[in-house]
Amino acid sequence: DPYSGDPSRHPVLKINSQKPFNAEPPPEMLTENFITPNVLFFKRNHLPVPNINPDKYELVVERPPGAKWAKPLKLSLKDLKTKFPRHEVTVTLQCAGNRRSEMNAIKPVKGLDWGAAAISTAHWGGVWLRDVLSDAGYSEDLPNVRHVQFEGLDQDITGTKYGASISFKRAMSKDCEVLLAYEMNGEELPKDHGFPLRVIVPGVVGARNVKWLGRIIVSEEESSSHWQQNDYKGFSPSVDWDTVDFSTSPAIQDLPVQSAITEPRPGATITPDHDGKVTIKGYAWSGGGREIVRVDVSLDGGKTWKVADLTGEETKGPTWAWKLWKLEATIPDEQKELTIICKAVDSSYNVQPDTVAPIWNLRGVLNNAWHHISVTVDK
Ligand code: MTE
Ligand code: MO
Repeated sequence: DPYSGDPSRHPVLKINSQKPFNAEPPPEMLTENFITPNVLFFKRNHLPVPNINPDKYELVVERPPGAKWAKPLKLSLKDLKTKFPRHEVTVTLQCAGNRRSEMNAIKPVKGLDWGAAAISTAHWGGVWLRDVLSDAGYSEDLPNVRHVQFEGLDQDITGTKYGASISFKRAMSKDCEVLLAYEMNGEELPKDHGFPLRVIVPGVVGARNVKWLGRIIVSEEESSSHWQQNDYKGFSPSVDWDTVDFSTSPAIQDLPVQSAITEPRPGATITPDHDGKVTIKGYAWSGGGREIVRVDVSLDGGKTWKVADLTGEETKGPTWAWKLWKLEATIPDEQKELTIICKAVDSSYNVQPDTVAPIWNLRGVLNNAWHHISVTVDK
């Protein structure tokens, strides 16, 4: 069993697939803390977790095309920790398939049936990718290089490894803060999250945040991996599996504005307190460093709206982490059934689409429609 070396996991996680392991935390636990505890952080593996001896581990960085150095740069974990300054960045990771189950409910899609908790936030510690690339001889103005490919050490039975790429410009940009992380929330990176080293690409879809990083290649072309070329792309609702041509859509990088209700749960019975109030909670996040500036919540299916309270971290530059939001709402007397909706606005004034159907796509990615839940009020 190639999965026999997989680590043990917290029993509270909702498992969407055991082998490979894919699981999300209960939504209400997700918004108990701004930082998601490592054991609760959603886990998305395409392959068995590789067993890596940290003492023998080496990151391989291929040299610039035509460089005078013949051999690739090889860095041990100790080299990474001692030769480069350590940096920390707070980043929310979201899988492109987050909230796929709502898309699946409209018309079946191919993919794991994620609820609204394939998203989590951590403090990541490590070294800037740009520092490592500079050490390998790269500079921002190098011609003919456009992409940085990351190869994981996880592989299938044929030896095919997980891989993805981002633009060279993003990789070298000070503002983009792309990190090679060896720490997650002050602990060494857990096995499920890429031990001993992973890429953290702030503001970018989970799939490019390659875990168990083995090799970095700078190139003219994007990664040739299945996950860069033939997956993690968006399409029109009219495209089906007979007509889809993956070469016609760009690989997802920055993600769109997103929000969801985490408490109460859909279908729950809620009891207002003695003032007739209930607490509604959720998260909101946007890709590309855009900050969440507002979350609107409706208790009447979208007829009227209230502005939720936001909590988050102050940042000077771009914002890579989510905001948690909360609303103490008075339930009108007589009201027995409630439809609660949330929608967020980011710093570019991007808003979420109101329904799922117009953004439905065959792979069930990029669902960022208004999040609706229905609950019963017990008075
Ligand atoms: N990296 C490797 N090597 N193998 C993988 O299967 N999954 C990707 C990405 N990096 C993956 C990977 C996907 S699709 C997501 S959403 C994130 O890792 C999930 O990161 P997490 O498990 O730390 O939450
Ligand atoms: Mo993902």
